[in-house]
Amino acid sequence: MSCTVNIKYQKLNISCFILSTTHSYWTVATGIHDRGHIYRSQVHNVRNVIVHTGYSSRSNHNDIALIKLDKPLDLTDSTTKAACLPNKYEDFDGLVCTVTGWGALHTDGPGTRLLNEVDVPIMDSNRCKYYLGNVIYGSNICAGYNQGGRDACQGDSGGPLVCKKDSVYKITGVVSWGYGCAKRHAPGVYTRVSSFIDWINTNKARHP
Ligand code: 4AZ
Repeated sequence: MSCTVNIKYQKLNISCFILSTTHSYWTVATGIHDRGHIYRSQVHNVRNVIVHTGYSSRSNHNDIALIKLDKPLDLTDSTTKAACLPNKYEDFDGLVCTVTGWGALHTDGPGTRLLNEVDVPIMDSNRCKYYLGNVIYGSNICAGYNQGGRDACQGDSGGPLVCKKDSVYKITGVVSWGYGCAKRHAPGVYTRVSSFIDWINTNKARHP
């Protein structure tokens, strides 16, 4: 997932966890809507950051990481709920799903204080490759409209694309990249979580 940081007045797009893979650098807050008011949320320390060893900042291949918290989240708290992992290679074709984030509302715009959400349809992989070319891997999933208009944008990366299936929300994608935002013939590109189920389980077991 790319992070936008300002270094010496230059905007730099880098992998979020290249900022630091040191666990003590990070905290995780849940249940937040307004970034200016985090007092209602749960705040957790991070015990481990596991970045996929196959991640490439050039191709955005394997754009996924796991964060191990110091203690389990309190899911009885009304502000904090979990989405389910998909099954291995589970298919989401034909569904309209939801992406959320505090990213920009248009290309090169500022991030937002309040959380936004938008519904986007899963795009057929062949159509996505037709639009975007060979930069799309089997482990990507694309979402958006042919004509554009609704999309994730800069600052949303790392965030969730959830699909409701059989009345449960599944974490279908992780916002990864795109050519601009909401443009025609340029769907948003996500990490396809169902391609990483073995990787997730193996790495969970490695860091109990
Ligand atoms: C980004 O830089 C980013 N239109 C995220 C999603 C998209 C583009 C850029 C998709 O975080």
